Amino acid sequence: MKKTALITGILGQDGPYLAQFLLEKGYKVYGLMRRYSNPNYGNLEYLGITKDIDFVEGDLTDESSLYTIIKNVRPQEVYNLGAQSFVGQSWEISKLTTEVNALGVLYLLNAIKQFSPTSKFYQASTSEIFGNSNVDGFLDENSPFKPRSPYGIAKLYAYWMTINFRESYGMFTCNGILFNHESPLRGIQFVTRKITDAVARIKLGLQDKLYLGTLDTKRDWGFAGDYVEAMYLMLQQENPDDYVVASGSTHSVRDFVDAAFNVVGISDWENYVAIDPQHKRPAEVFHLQGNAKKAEETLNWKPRVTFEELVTMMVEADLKRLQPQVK
Ligand code: NAP
Ligand code: G4F
Repeated sequence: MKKTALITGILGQDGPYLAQFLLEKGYKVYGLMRRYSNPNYGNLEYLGITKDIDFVEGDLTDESSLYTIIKNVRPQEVYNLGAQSFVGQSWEISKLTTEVNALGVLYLLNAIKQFSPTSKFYQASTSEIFGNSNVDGFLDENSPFKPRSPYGIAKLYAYWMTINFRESYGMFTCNGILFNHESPLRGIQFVTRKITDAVARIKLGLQDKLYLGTLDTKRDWGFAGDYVEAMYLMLQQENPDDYVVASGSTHSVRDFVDAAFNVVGISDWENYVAIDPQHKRPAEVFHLQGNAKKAEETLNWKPRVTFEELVTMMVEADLKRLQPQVK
């Protein structure tokens, strides 16, 4: 019998990488997607796995759809990756962000408790819950939580609710506190992909300038393809627990810009980059750097792709994608 997994957020960045990973392990993969007249399967297509997914339609804000799906599918593993995941916009759409990222998790946990209580549950938690709690040092599972955005606050509710179902009902629920992870499948709004897309366009003569909110903030950037393996490993342990997943190195947005322009041989990149206050946030997280020792020791997980390899991979993918537009 094939193992079964349900992934919410199947059309996003992590959903397709996780689906590919589980399919290679022989899983039957169900993907929860919202109803669209014209769904965008682009990221699944990129990995060539669209036809291998069993799609189910639902929405994290619609409790009844989750009840029906869990009742019908009864997956052995549920990976909750669906979210309003863009921190920058979470101030403008704070109610929606809360409904999806906080209440959606409660609805899903309730559905599992009622119809499939032995399903193992993975919650996509985030380094955003730490905020600026440790400005210059490493963050681990014991660092204080001080979220700085409606996104982070909603994710912190989900973090505690995931633990509460474990403690109250003995369910197998885990939080993966993942630091930033990127790839050629990253949404274009996020700073890394915005940069690599712009660098490729500038190199190909399709764009003149790149406008950013700041060059100074620092993130612990890893490769999404590496991080989905940690999600899977959490659900294979004997006992449920929460884990930080991070590369351990941190770089500024400036470092990322510099590395990306370097890939295309442009050294005077200051001439192509400008600050636009429109992209500044009402409250910023300045420095993220994770300590994934627990994941390394317990899950035997380690990231493989380095910062430089990640930047190169993303710039090269954007150059390839944009090449047909060059006349
Ligand atoms: P992503 O590319 O933005 O994908 C999120 C997915 O969630 C999208 O496919 C979206 O569906 C879906 N979604 C949004 N609202 C929904 C709703 N109401 N019901 C059902 N699905 C909904 O995000 P990602 O980078 O893959 O991240 C995956 C998860 O990890 C997210 O929960 C994110 O918050 C969390 N996380 C990400 C990172 C990171 O660095 N990438 C780090 C820590 C935690 P549509 O395609 O229909 O829009
Ligand atoms: O790429 P970002 O939008 O990612 P952010 O805010 O760190 O959030 C991502 O990682 C979290 C984990 O820590 C996830 F939970 C979350 O779902 C998401 O995947 O911004 C990174 C940094 C920020 O400091 C931002 O202010 O880049 C800075 N930045 C500077 N200029 C910009 C821009 N960010 C964006 N998106 N666009 C800019 O023009």
